[in-house]
Amino acid sequence: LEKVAEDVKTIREERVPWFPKKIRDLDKCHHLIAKYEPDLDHDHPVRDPLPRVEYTVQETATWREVYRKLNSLYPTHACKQYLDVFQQLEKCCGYQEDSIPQLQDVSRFLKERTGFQLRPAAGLLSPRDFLASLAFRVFQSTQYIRHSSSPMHSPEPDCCHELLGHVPMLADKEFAQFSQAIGLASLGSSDVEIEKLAALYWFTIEFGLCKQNGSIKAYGAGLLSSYGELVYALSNTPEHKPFDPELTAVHPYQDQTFQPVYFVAENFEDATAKLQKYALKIKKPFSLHYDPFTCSIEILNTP
Ligand code: HBI
Ligand code: FE
Repeated sequence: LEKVAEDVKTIREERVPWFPKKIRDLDKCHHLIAKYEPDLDHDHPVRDPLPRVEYTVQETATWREVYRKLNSLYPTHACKQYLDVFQQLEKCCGYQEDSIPQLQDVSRFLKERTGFQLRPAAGLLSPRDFLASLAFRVFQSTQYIRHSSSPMHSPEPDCCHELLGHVPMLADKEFAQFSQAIGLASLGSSDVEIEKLAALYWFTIEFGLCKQNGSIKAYGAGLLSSYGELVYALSNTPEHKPFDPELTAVHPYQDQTFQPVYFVAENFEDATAKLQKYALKIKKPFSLHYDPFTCSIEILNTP
């Protein structure tokens, strides 16, 4: 009888796509989206320390231009959480216009604040691999910088986008929890569900707006690392809709031009609660629990 039960279990599990169960499994989550054809080696095991990079004078000049320009907008356009952390990053993490912060230092900073850590990525990863790492509070980050010929634009993520867009928000406790919740929802989900979670990721972590003291501010990394779209997003031109996972997940998104629509969260606690409610409806033959002591996933079988 026991044997039969085992077989049934195996068959049921076969329909679930593979997903990482422990942080070391993220070594297998490095699949790149081919269209960007990065020429970097993508075999960095998660246990390796983040390499320190010596950026060239020209690369540092690109960083300086991006940093200066965006920094002038943050006080009026970025959310309060971003501004608070940004100050700390300037004070103790080498954030300044004359040098590009090292991922190693930034990762240590994040680890102390929210347990997030950075891991080097060679370019744009598949949504499934990228989201899976968030479940473990690992953020896969590029380390190279955009070409100096177009300092205000990059077709793929680069260190300006990661360091100025993502990093400050990942140091906020509530935002970190929201990010991990999207990651956990992705584990073992079907391709269709992953597509919806990628849209949710897009309209929140990349292009999200939030309410703050009666006005609207930006918290999405795609906005906080793009001068033009940051100004545009908070202008009267685009549409602002309330963040609602059911609707946001099926909303088509734009990766070639500015978004016609942005979603506005009440705050990160509210957004996380809504997201978790959404995640519970994703059909899986088990439930997942993240054990923060071992940084691994426990699978709880639901009959
Ligand atoms: N890969 N390196 C990297 N950085 C991202 O921000 C990123 C990614 N892959 C997919 C992705 N973001 C999202 O657009 C969603 O598809 C999850
Ligand atoms: Fe990004």
